[in-house]
Amino acid sequence: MFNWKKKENTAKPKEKKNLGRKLMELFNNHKIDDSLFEDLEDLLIESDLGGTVTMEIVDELRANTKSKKLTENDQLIEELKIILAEQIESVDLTPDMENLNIYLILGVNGVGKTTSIAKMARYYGDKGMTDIVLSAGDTFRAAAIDQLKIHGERTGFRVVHQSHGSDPAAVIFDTITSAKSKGEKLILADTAGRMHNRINLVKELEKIDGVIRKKLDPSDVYKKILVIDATTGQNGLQQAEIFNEAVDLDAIILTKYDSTARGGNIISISRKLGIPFAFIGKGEQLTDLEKFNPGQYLEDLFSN
Ligand SMILES: Nc1nc2c(ncn2[C@@H]2O[C@H](COP(=O)(O)OP(=O)(O)OP(=O)(O)O)[C@@H](O)[C@H]2O)c(=O)[nH]1
Ligand SMILES: [Mg+2]
Repeated sequence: MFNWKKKENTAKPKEKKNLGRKLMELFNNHKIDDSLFEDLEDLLIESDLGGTVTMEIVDELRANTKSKKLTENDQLIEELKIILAEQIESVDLTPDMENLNIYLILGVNGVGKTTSIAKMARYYGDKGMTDIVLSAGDTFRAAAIDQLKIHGERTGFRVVHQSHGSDPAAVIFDTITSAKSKGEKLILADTAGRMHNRINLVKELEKIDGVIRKKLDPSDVYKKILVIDATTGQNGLQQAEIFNEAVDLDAIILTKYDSTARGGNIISISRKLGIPFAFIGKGEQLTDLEKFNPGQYLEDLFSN
């Protein structure tokens, strides 16, 4: 049988020291002076917040330290948490069970799209939703259809597919048609993460998006959801920019968060693009998906 687990996984064992511990070390070894803020900038950039966003955050912390007359390191850490919390956007992706919901799952190859579809099917299934259908829109990679079929068997949901190399927009079109006739309520549509080149990928997605839009009834709920691998750092921000330009994203799923102590790119993506985070993937099992919770995320980021 096709073994989808054999697929290469970019996720590596988690680094030991996370941002929280490094911050404690930094703040404990410094007086509150210019060099503290400079070292803080380096630390945030290392944690994938990106240069511009880091500068803005540190400038805000510097200004607040002055205006609020903060004199203790602990106060600065708390102030930093408050500033970071303001940057992070989240969204609740609960399907509207009165209508048809189409969730188009996008992302470059290997980020965890197909696995996230299976996890979402399981997540919604566990909440009692039964009318879910998976759509095998990745017709580019030979094994992709089998991978989704296995997930269909595991989660107990129907999979709509055609053959390898067929038109992905046609597969998704068929899925919508059959879901409407069967009264199914949620379509989780897979897409290819690799094409001959990136321009082809974007064109393909624009075509799929166009076909879905034409097929939508006014009551249908259509969401375009990008999957980003937390271990890819600032690259994730660039991916979000490209996909957002092509199809106007509604939400992001961050995967492989179990494999990195950084994941600060959530902050730069939220701040720069304003796209909210819906879920966070924390492992390879179907149950390793959690609703994104900004407070919890910050606690994780700052925990030792
Ligand atoms: N540790 C960890 N591994 C994950 C997570 N999500 C996905 N993976 C692994 O990442 C690898 C790629 O996952 P896929 O779901 O096949 O990725 P994809 O985006 O569909 O890849 P393509 O179809 O090639 O574009 C697999 O080995 C998954 O088990 C996660 O949250 N944590
Ligand atoms: Mg896939």
